[in-house]
Amino acid sequence: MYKPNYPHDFPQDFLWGGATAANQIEGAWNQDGKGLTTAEVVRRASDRKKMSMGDVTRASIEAAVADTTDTHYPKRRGNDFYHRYEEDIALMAEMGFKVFRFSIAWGRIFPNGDDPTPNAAGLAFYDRVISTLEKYHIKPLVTLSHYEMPIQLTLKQNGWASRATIAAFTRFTETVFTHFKGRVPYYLTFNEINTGTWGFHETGALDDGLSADAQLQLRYQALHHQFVASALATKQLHTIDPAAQMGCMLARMQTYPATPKPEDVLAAQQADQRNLFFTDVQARGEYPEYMNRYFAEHHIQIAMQPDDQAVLKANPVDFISFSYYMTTVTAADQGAAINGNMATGGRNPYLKESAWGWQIDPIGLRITLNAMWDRYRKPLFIVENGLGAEDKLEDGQVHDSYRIDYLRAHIQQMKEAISDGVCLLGYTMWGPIDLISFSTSEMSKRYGFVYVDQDDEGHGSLRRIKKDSFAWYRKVIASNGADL
Ligand code: BGP
Repeated sequence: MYKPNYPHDFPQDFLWGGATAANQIEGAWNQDGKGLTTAEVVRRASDRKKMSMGDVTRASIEAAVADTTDTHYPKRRGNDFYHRYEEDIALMAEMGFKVFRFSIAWGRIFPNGDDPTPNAAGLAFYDRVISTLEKYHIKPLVTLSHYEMPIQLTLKQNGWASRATIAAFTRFTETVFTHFKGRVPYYLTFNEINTGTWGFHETGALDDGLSADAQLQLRYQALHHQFVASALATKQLHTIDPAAQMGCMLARMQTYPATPKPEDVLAAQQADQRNLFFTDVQARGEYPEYMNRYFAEHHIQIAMQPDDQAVLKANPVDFISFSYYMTTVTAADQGAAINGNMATGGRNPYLKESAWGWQIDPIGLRITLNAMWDRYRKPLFIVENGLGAEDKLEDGQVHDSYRIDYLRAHIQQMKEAISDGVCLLGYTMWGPIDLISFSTSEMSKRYGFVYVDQDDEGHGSLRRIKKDSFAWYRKVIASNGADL
């Protein structure tokens, strides 16, 4: 007889923690042999409330490379994690973290991307970080590429637009897997791989001055090279360190139809397909049919080598990770404007939004988790979620009840999804210690449980100060999500 049985709680080994990226925390951009990366040549956005990575051209990159200050480039400063990792990891341990997501900057290990030998000082830094995590029994979750390709690969071969970048990347990943063998249980290849449809910051490929169709052609070709590199890295990991698992990483944004009109429902489905395309390739190991029409209509032809499809098919990822900040809305008369990226899109009258217009949708997380689990039947991992806000430090305290409300509502929906039967490995909220924002390159869009005394111009003591949310998250982890 069928006996209904469903879980009510987070699994005992649920991985609670936080997530960061090298270029948003480390600083020390030119120390110990590190080479400049793509993130560190991008200036602050001029309109700070807009999702904008700024214009990047070959001339702007050459000027940035020649500029040896950090004045205009906050991602060269980070929050000084490079020198404060022990204090920061101790704070994470105090909150009870089980896992810490960070990226290993390719440019610290191979300063030019394809140097003959790895930079020993770069490997030594991550040895120190991982040893500190081991001291507190915190598991590392390592992103191999989080918007930080060595900039010399852009200048030399236009980043991922070149097939030669696959070999450079897989030498980097082989070096990392061999060096850290047995110490890193979870890896991710490319952070928010779908944002490659936006261009430079993710693909490291310049395409200014091209027509819209030519840009799409170049970006999807660059992404094809990343898919192949990701599959080859997965194969390497399974050979070099068989106990470790590889995940893909998507900026997941569910698109709702503006009305029940079938045309709107179809438009929403198509927008969603262009978002899920990336995970479809990385988890199922093949290009989905629905993209053929899109490619044809946009005159896109993906150049593949004979083995590429077999390599993708043989090496799918072990688990699926994604960031979740918002959902969006579309209608047929908007076209499929969303184009699978994170543009904040159409407004939903039922949702509140953050000061940056990101529509806050905790129930959407339950919907997303169920849909992803149904589609792939592979374990899921939420590797980013959180509220960017302009916190105020008053009398040495930050009362961030709005952040607690945001996180609580999302964690409640995760619990519901687990009761729905979703297999969820863990949750790493974004930016546990305040860091530089990806889209604004500013310090003042903060996500953390710990306030960092630094302003947008880089002034401040860099002192770490616990916000109200710090004690709250410690309680959540200690009770394994029971006490929210
Ligand atoms: C994701 C990125 C992160 C990050 C986060 C918050 O897109 O993977 O790097 O910063 O979003 O975005 P922002 O910093 O722009 O608020």
